[in-house]
Amino acid sequence: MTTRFGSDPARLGALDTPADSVRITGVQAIPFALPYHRAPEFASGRVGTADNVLVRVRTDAGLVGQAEAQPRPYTYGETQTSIVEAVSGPLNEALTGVDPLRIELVAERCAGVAGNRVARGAVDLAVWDLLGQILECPCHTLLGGFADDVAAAHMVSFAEPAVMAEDALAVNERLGVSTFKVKVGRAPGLDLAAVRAVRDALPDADLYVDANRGWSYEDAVRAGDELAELGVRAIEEPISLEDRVGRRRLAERWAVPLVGDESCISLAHVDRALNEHSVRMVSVKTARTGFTESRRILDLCLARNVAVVVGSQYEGAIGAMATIAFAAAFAATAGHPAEITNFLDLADDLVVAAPEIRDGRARVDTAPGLGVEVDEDRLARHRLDR
Ligand code: MUC
Ligand code: MG
Repeated sequence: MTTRFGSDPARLGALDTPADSVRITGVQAIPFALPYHRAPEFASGRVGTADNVLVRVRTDAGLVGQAEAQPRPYTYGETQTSIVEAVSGPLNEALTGVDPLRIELVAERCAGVAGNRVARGAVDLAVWDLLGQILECPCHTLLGGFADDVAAAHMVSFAEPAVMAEDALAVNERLGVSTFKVKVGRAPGLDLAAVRAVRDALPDADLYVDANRGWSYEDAVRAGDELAELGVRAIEEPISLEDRVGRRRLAERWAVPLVGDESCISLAHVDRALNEHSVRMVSVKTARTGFTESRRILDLCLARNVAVVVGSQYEGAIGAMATIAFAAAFAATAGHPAEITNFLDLADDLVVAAPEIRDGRARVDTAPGLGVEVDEDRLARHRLDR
């Protein structure tokens, strides 16, 4: 007599015959809105409310994989509505009937839906959550399980310089975080004042900056040169992606690496950015490339000896759990602070238990899959489709 996965531990690892494998019965997209107490603001946009999407991959075994998508129209062109439509439409059709263990088949089916980066990233993460549940193994372990924890970096969103310094100091005092990505990309004088204020508040902190393409080339030269002098470790996306000559000149000008983020939204984009010599460090974000394509990007960067930072899309707790699992899973990422704390900018969240940041670090979740447990009452309160 054969049993479904997950009901008989003795069967762990003994894959049932295909006829008995789990099948995806549908992919659901639930739009929800969460309030912020510290709204993310940066040169390319402002997130007043977290208008995100909960993705649920359902199966005939009763198991459900979950992940979170965060629309960023100014980065990927997706909106909450387009993510709901892509997930519940073409991506749902692409995956219905598929065995979630066949992760490469899942990836190829989803790749058949062009664009829709964040929708596809969330579906990939939700399928991996399912994979871990079926195999009764944490995603972190399935990915490689290199380390049990990872250091945290916190993104300091736009405000007056003094307020940004207070924000960083509070996160340092409360969570022990000592690495900060300071948002810049405004007038160079204001950017320099903000970084100086954070530096004065936390003389021993590691700082890097992210201009979200907000500077002109001239501003980037002026601000970037002074910021590098201030000891900033890296400068992310200084100017327009279209200014390929300018980006290359800046990457060659600065002793600190120019980090690719918006220019590195897929494996092919990373390859192009590296071939243009316009980035010398790559931000990998599970929110857009899931686990499957994120580890391909990681392998490409390893092959080319390019450093990686595991970045953030200002995810909520669900997204942070995926980021922590990925960052701790590989030797190439576990030793570098990952951007995992900004879910704390939210005034509420969907999960029963959010990741804990202590002494500046986050431990991986040891539950099968991603370890996501959604509080259904909170979901009912924040979902927008009912
Ligand atoms: C970043 O690194 O750019 C900006 C928009 C978003 O979704 O993430 C932020 C952080
Ligand atoms: Mg960035």
